[in-house]
Amino acid sequence: MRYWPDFIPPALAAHWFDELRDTVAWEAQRRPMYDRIVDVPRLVASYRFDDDGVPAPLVEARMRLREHLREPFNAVGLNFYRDGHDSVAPHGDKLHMLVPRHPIALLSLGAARRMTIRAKAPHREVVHLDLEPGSLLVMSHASQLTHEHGIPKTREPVGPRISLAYRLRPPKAAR
Ligand SMILES: O=C(O)CCC(=O)C(=O)O
Repeated sequence: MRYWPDFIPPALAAHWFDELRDTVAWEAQRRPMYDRIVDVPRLVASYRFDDDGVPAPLVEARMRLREHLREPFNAVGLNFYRDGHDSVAPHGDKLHMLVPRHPIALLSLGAARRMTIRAKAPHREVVHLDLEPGSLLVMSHASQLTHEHGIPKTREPVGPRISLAYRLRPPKAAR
């Protein structure tokens, strides 16, 4: 995994945050967990770049990522953490939904949130990383097998955050 704290200049990151917050059709999802249906604790959205109507900030961010990483990302998943109650549980991305050997690029906008990255190997070493607005975290495909990542809830007062997760999906995979 590699981290660039100021990949997007602050004013542009703030502008993208406002535009995406106000224009994306955010979805509140529910999903089965054991014997219950629970709310997904954040809002989500997703786009394939062969769809029409992809918001301009997502297209521009993809151009910058392509220049920087030389990766042909074709999909982006968005997460909107409204406050410290919103979170994503520790997980690795589902490998059958990714083209092998291509990384995942996470761009952060809005308030900084802390990511926990934990090795799956026996000592389960942990790294905590504050994902600053405008930052880029690139996770290799292989790291999805060896590590889990998540954004825990926090009692600290935190503002809203949007993350953009760029991926190369196989042609028939969902977003
Ligand atoms: O919000 C983040 O930075 C993490 C998002 C994430 O783990 C995911 O979309 O799978």
